[in-house]
Amino acid sequence: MRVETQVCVVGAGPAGLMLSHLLALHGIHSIVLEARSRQYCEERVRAGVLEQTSVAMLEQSGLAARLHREGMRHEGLDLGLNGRLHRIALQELTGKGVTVYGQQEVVKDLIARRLADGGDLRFECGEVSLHQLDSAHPLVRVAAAGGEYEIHCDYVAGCDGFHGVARSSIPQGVLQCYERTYPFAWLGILAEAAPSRQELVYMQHDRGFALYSMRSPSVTRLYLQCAPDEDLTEWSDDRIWSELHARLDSHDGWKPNEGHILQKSVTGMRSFVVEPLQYGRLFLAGDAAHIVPPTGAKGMNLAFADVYYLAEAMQEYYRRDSSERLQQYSATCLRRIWRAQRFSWWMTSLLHRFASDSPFDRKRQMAELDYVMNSRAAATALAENYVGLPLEA
Ligand code: RFL
Ligand code: PHB
Repeated sequence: MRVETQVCVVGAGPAGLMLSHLLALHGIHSIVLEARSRQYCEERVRAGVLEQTSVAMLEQSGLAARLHREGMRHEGLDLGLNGRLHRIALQELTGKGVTVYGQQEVVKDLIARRLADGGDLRFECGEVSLHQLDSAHPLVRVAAAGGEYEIHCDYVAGCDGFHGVARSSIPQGVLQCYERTYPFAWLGILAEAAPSRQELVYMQHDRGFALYSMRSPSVTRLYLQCAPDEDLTEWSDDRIWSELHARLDSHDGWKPNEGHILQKSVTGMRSFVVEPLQYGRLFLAGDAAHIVPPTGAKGMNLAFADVYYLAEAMQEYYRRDSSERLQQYSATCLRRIWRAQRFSWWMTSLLHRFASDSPFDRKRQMAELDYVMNSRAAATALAENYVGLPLEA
């Protein structure tokens, strides 16, 4: 069977869904192919912090109604060192804030809207393979339960995450990879507990980093630095709470509320970029092209920025028959990607315990945190990156 579309989007995460939505607003047809079920995509707990630019993108594309009702706008965050907290006043320093709204909520809103608009989303699509990417007529073959079919399109968007098929369909030698892995991971929990504080706490601690975040007025999200191969079965609920208290409870008497643990997971940390983001008529976007350690809260935001540029470039191609912006797509995105990489690496280095650190390294790290906590210039640099750099035209 032969199917036709303008853009075949592989992956229904934030990148693929937002791209398909923006393309539809520009009058460009797309088909989204997703390996997993709709329920799986909607329940996958991941990111939580949206930059103002991402919120503006959701607002301008008509997707912010529930976000405005349920999202929590934050005008600051706390940095801590061994229980001593210091607020970084994001709004005061930059004129901007961030919004805490779960990635799975963004995904639910995007799926609902695409389906309401008659979008073609194919969940549990079967095995996807990409062909003729360096020709004017790329084709995507889908081996589904009901038989195989082919999607003929003008462009393919690889929005299928770090483990997807798109990046690996590019011939050897085309891409340059830049990578750093970190000698630790995050043990994350979602707890049925009302947040005991309105803003996030990033705590640097002798026992290891800890992060206090939230999802709603009744759900807290917490993370602990752990070993990359940490065995979750060794972490009873009691052990998790006691370690969270040991790292997070602050000298001024604040502590996270405890509650039933709904979910536990271990997430490895890496920095990763491929260049360029294009091979022939295939464009990579989001985690398919780059990964940041979660400390800077940049992953989903970068995915949105990529697809914003890609949708604009595709609009120019279809409206004005010009592929100039498509040719610039990779370079345009990479500038923002590398700035976010630098920031995410810096936040990670600032806040985690590195087993290999010498006593000198540790003292230097604490002095750096002390500087950020006590210099308006240093705090502003953190805040400016955390709330997100503006999208360039
Ligand atoms: P996704 O979300 O991984 O979606 C890719 C989709 O492609 C599908 N897929 C395929 N479909 C068809 N055929 C194939 N062969 C396929 N292979 C894969 C997958 O099933 C999936 O549905 O990538 P996308 O869209 O690029 O989005 C990226 C974000 O998900 C990611 O960057 C963020 O979650 C990162 N992240 C954070 N980002 C933020 O902006 N703010 C945060 O606060 C934040 N916190 C986090 C995070 C990521 C975390 N983890 C679990 C990695 C916290 C954590 C703990
Ligand atoms: C989250 O709420 O999941 C979260 C918040 C901030 C981060 C990473 C994750 O830096």
